[in-house]
Amino acid sequence: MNSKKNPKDNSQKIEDLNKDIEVGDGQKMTTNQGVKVNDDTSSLKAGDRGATLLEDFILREKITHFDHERIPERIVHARGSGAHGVFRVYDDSLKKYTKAAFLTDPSRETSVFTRFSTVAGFRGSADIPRDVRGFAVKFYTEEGVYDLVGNNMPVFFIQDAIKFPDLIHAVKPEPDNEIPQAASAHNTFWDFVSLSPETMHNVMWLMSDRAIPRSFRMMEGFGINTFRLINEQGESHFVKFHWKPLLGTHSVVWDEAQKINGQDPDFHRRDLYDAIEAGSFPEWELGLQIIPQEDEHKFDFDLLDPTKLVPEEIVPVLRVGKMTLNRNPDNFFAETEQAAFHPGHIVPGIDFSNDPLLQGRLFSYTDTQLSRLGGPNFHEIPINRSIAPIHNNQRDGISRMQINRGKTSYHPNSIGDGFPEQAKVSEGGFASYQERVDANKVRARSRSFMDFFSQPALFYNSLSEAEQAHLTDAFCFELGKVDIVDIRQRVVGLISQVDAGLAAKVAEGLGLEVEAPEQPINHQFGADADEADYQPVTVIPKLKSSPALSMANTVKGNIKTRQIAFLTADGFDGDSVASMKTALEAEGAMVKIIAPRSGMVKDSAGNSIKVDHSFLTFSSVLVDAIFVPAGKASTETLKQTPRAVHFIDEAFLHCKPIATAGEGRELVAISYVKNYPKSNPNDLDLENLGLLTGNGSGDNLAKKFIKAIGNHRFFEREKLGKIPA
Ligand code: HDD
Repeated sequence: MNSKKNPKDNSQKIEDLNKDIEVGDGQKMTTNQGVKVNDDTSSLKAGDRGATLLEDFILREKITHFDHERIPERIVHARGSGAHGVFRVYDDSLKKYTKAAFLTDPSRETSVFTRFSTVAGFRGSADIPRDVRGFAVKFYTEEGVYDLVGNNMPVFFIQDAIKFPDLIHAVKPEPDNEIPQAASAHNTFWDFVSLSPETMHNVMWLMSDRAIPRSFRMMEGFGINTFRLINEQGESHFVKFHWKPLLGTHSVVWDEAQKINGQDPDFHRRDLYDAIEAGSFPEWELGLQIIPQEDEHKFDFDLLDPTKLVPEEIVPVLRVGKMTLNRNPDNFFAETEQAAFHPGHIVPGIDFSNDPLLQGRLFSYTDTQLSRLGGPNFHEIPINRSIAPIHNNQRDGISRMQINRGKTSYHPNSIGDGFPEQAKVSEGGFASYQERVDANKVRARSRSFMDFFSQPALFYNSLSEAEQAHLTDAFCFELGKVDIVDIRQRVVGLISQVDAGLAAKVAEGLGLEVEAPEQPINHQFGADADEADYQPVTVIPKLKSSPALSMANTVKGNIKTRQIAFLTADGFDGDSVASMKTALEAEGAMVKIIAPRSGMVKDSAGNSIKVDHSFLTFSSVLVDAIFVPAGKASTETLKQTPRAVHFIDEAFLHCKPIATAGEGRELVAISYVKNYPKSNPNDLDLENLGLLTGNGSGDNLAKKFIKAIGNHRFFEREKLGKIPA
């Protein structure tokens, strides 16, 4: 389906700005000056075997343009994928909090462009390293561009923007040899962590399964920093922004992530693109946690501290509207690469808090575009253009597109009749929230930021047993790649402040003893800092656990766009495949026919169906569940196909649902799964663990399989033991 023709697509205004240059339609090739090109295959030479002539303006223009095709990649979040869409608020109930029309007028549909990204890897790196994901949304509102530039984790590593270059230098490839690519598992990152206890909360999230999402479409988003909502009366409420995916929040497992990075480094990018092309538009609800101004100090953490979250059980998330991504970009470079997001792009009705990380961000994002997008006119690039008209006295600069007419480019003026004139607040003019400030100018961090461990503990306590086990393994893996023992030791010391049991397990995995970190931890403060001032603060949090933080409690049951591999070979049972395929597709799942070779595969009656992938080009890590249909001859062939057997073992190891019909179960019976605790070759029906057998007709196999896929994974398998794969 061509997503450009999607009837739901209302982003006409953006389209108009982008004025497509379509290839096709009989155009003739031209130079950039519009001269028609007669021969694009040979350069101009002094004789057909002679030297190329400098005079060849066609060659020179083409090569010069090519030489400059690349722009600097983003210093962070270099690898990303974007999509267009729309946002609509559900009702006008937010009017008491904000005057931002896109948040209060349900008749408005606001166009958006959303870019998801990894943080550490270069632009050409793979999609599933263990990393934070960026989740940046540009709203093209009628009052100007509003950007919500968030991540898929609700907290950040550092409390003050001045530490950002250090954090990023530490996590990026090491400067002497540029190793490793897109990985935090190396000395410099963990050295920084070990000396910066404030990082522990985000580090816990980074070690959790949140850092290896199943899909961009199955990630939560968080604005992280506290912002303000401002209403017509100029009153302020603090606000935390959330995105809640309607498909639920799901992850892959670490062994799988590492394999996906090799099998399909574009896994997330492809997943987003394919879903939108197929018309399965990803959706998120916008959630707000609204906190009255007078409640600023009522929490056991500081609202301005970006390493803290506001538990949803304390301040509920109001779901106020929905974002639907319904159109893929036409051109990756022009749109996704050139998109310039900025937390400082706000509209009337939204304002900043004094969060010191946010305050520093407000400088950084414009500054970076100056070198990345080549100057101060990046707002004129189509993807960045406001749909609200722009009138001001800013002029000229590299790559200026707008042709300003008239004699005046200053304010006040009389020659231009005083235009453009300032807008009153009643006319939509932006006026900053008038916060009272009475303080000494200091280079310091507030003592209210000094509790580093209670929220990491809250997060850990909120995870399911499987999530905790994965997090423990992640620490062991990452620190196992650190070859400076002192660094490992210091990190284990920090973990011991979060949870003694976790620290003991990680220490065990690394062959270390737990040692409490040296006190006070003041590596991160100024040289003359008074140690007494920087003693960590210990807070006994009001909550022991927050169910909202565990993915085990996410929305389940929806199998829309889930990928299901059917393992086939010549001689499969046609009814078995057809009935399962029909049942799964009716629920919105996507079936992939896998066979020993590409081309066509025949059922037992001699009918052919198209093979989507051969075992050579595909692997179990690229799908959510496996089905082995009935068929005597096909099963015999599959049993002789090592990669088919490996499919079963690997999918079982990764806790994915596996269903077999009729003879198909024999493939499972020769795999390692037969040795799995509590199963035996004659009893492979482990329904509670997502391993289903049936004859495929009249025994509800499809129904049970759909339910199992809706459960996402069966992590209970890991408790009983794992199998090799
Ligand atoms: Fe940032 C890009 C999210 C702190 C400086 N950031 C960037 C992107 C996202 C975030 C999603 C990619 C946008 C896109 O798709 O183009 N950043 C965050 C969040 C933060 C955060 C959620 C903490 C709450 N960032 C942060 C700090 C600084 C920066 C403290 C600097 C002081 N971020 C940048 C940047 C980037 C950027 C260097 C790189 C490319 C760009 O801006 O356009 O300016």
